[in-house]
Amino acid sequence: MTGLGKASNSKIRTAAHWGVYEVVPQPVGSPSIRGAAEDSDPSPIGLHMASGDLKKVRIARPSVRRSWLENGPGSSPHLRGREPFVEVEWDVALDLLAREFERVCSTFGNEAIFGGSYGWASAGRFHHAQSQVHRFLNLIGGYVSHVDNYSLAAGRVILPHAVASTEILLDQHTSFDVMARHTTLFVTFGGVPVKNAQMSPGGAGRHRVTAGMRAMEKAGTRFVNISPVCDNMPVDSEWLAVRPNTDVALMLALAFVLETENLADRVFLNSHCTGYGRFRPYLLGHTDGIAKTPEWASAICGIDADRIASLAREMAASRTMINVSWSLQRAVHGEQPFWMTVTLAAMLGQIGLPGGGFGVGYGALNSVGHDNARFKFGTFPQGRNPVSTFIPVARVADMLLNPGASFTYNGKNYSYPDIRLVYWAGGNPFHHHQDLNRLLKAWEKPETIVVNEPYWTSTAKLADIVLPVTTSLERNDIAAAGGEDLVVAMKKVEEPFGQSRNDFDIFDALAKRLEINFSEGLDEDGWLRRIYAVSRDNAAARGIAMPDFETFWKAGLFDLGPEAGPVVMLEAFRHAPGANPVPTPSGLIEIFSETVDSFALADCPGHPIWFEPPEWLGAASRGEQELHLISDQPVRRLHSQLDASPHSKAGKVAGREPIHISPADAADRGIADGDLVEVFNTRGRLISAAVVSDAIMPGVLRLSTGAWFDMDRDSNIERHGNPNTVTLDIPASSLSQGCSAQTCLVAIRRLDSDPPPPVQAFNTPDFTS
Ligand SMILES: Nc1nc2c(c(=O)[nH]1)N[C@H]1C(S)=C(S)[C@@H](COP(=O)(O)OP(=O)(O)OC[C@H]3O[C@@H](n4cnc5c(=O)[nH]c(N)nc54)[C@H](O)[C@@H]3O)O[C@H]1N2
Ligand SMILES: Nc1nc2c(c(=O)[nH]1)N[C@H]1C(S)=C(S)[C@@H](COP(=O)(O)OP(=O)(O)OC[C@H]3O[C@@H](n4cnc5c(=O)[nH]c(N)nc54)[C@H](O)[C@@H]3O)O[C@H]1N2
Ligand SMILES: [Mo]
Repeated sequence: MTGLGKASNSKIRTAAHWGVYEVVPQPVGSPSIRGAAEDSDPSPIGLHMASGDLKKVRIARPSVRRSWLENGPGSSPHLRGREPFVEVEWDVALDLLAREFERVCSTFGNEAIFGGSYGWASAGRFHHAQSQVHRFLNLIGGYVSHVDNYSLAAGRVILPHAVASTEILLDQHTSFDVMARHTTLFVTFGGVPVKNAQMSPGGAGRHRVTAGMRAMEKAGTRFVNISPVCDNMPVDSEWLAVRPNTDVALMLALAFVLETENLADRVFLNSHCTGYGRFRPYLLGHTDGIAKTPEWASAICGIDADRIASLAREMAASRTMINVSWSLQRAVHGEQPFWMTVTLAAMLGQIGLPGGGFGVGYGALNSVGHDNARFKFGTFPQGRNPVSTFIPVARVADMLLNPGASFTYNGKNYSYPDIRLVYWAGGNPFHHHQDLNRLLKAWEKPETIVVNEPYWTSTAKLADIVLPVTTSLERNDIAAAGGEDLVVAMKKVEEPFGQSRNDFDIFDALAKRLEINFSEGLDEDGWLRRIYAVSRDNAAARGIAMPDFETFWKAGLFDLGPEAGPVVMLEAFRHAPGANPVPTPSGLIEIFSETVDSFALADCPGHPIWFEPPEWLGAASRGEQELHLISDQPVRRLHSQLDASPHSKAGKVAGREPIHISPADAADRGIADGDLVEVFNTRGRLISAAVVSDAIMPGVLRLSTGAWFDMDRDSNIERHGNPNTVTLDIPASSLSQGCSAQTCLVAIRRLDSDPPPPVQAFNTPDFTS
């Protein structure tokens, strides 16, 4: 590969989940970065990828926790994160780790290795950390894996029962051009947060969601945003402030009006759906004595009953698209808002018509609503996992704390394995998991924790063996994401920091010590060519002609073109449901699911239903001062990535991740804009800084995710503003076992300690020799 990039006169590009960039290497210092010319709306996040501030938090050398190095696996696990590391040579670290794999596999078997290793890592099909670690662990006999993701677990499990998998649906969301022509009313639960549409996993191409929404606005679409916050829309819209976690009650009341005012499309419900007859008695209150009237819903969700009734009528009278954001299902009973969205859209009878029906996540990613011609891009092959034991991804703390305990998932029973070794590459559980004080306890259980990371994240600091990894600027790769328009040659523009290595080279070196063939004799160049060749064949099969590898690499880009669509979701099903059934047991949209019903789960019965979450503004147990905490995705970074960059830091207030609070709640508590505050509940306490904002409804707080977790282990206070210090680590339900981060009550008050504890999130750990 070396030389190919240099020999070309064309632009040098790189790609990240947040988009495509042009890179100009500098004779001295970091390369300069600008948005790719093709992208008229590049994300500012990428402009700071090579910043010097990020180098200050890089891991330079393989590092081993002192007690682990001196006394072996399992030594003083409570000292993780509290004692110094010893920097060692690569050969020392790799020899130790190879021996540890031999010990764990021969003593406990491969079921004692947790390699789920959830996380977004970086764009690039070859240096994809998950594929790298999973391939390695498969070759040594397998590992305990995970299913689903933090993003969409409840949705991913329920939607196939109701209509089709999220993969199928996300591949065919009605395109923005179709909505501009046909949609007269766009009703969204959770906005269309274009901050989130900066991303697509694998690399966003041209950023198009803002333009797509504005084109709809220009064409006359009216927007209603049902959300606890109002700054999540790129167009003018009516804001209906909804209490968090209560959307299902509101949706039921909309359905009640459709049913009782004879506005429901009975023809469509008969021809394309099954089970409405089982749902209707619940809706009308025949089964539980509670009619789901607008007045009933208003008392729960906080929206005026008359407006609920009139909105239902407007929805029936318009070509209406209903959108639901993924955040709604990252909550206890998160299955229900997704199932109820499908039910409501089915009652309107516009599914499969241009501009009508439903969307699950317009705004969640750049690709949603922009379906470029799809073909399967090549990947780094992971091989087969001989171990079948798995966990639903967000049950990691449960697994570590309760080996042998049983759990249910999608109607079946399983039990948790007894984990001795945890390997994480490409994720940051001490950002992404809920109730991090609980995870800290669970983290003391394994005997060995290994982390591959470019940066000294909280997770790296809490490991036993830390192996320094390159960033995508320090290696060659190819970016390609489903539904996106640009395939990018990601060219190496910097030398690896310190002694960092590619994940690939780390696993290859480990594999050699264990006498297995990880690389198949190919290096980076060889693998990129192989992955590209597979992609090119797959593209050809779909009638897309990709150039040969040399031509592609020299050009630096393969452009599928900015035009996408027109796409109408479930159009074929609408025209002929018999010939084009949806992949449910009945081939129809299931408003009542015999399958889900047969699981006999108290927390997820056979049709959509309103459940009170354990923590919400209407909870009887709610403390008078408690508010509902929303922990949404951050504007200035992807999760915890690049939190040390100038762009992310510019969003902090007094060095802390800010918490947004309504003027009324702030005044009640004597909190002024910019004040340091303490946010707490029985699970934990954190320090943040208040931003007093009209964009937040009273009763609600917003603290975005991703501030590097900075727990003071002596006083048990998190100093940087990481919301997972206080979130709830219980499953969405016994159906999906999904993450329920958005179900969370907290109290907030001005911080009284003076001086405030300084932020240490970006300090590197202590080292000893
Ligand atoms: N409270 C709350 N919590 C949440 C959410 C929420 O809404 N609220 N959202 C959840 C969701 S949807 C998600 S998807 C998760 C995201 O959680 P994660 O995906 O774990 O978060 P990232 O910060 O993207 O972590 C990726 C890590 O990989 C590292 N990395 C990057 N490139 C490489 C590489 O090439 N090799 C290796 N070895 N490492 C690399 C990065 O430095 C970073 O530390 O968070 C979840 N957590
Ligand atoms: N910039 C940036 N973009 C990202 C990410 C990132 O970290 N940074 N992460 C990516 C990932 S992994 C994912 S999964 C997607 C997630 O995409 P989403 O899940 O859609 O993202 P959120 O920002 O958590 O929430 C979207 C909106 O829902 C609102 N909301 C929260 N709770 C409720 C509720 O109970 N009812 C209603 N009606 N609204 C509610 C929030 O206030 C917010 O405005 O985003 C992706 N995009
Ligand atoms: Mo996610």
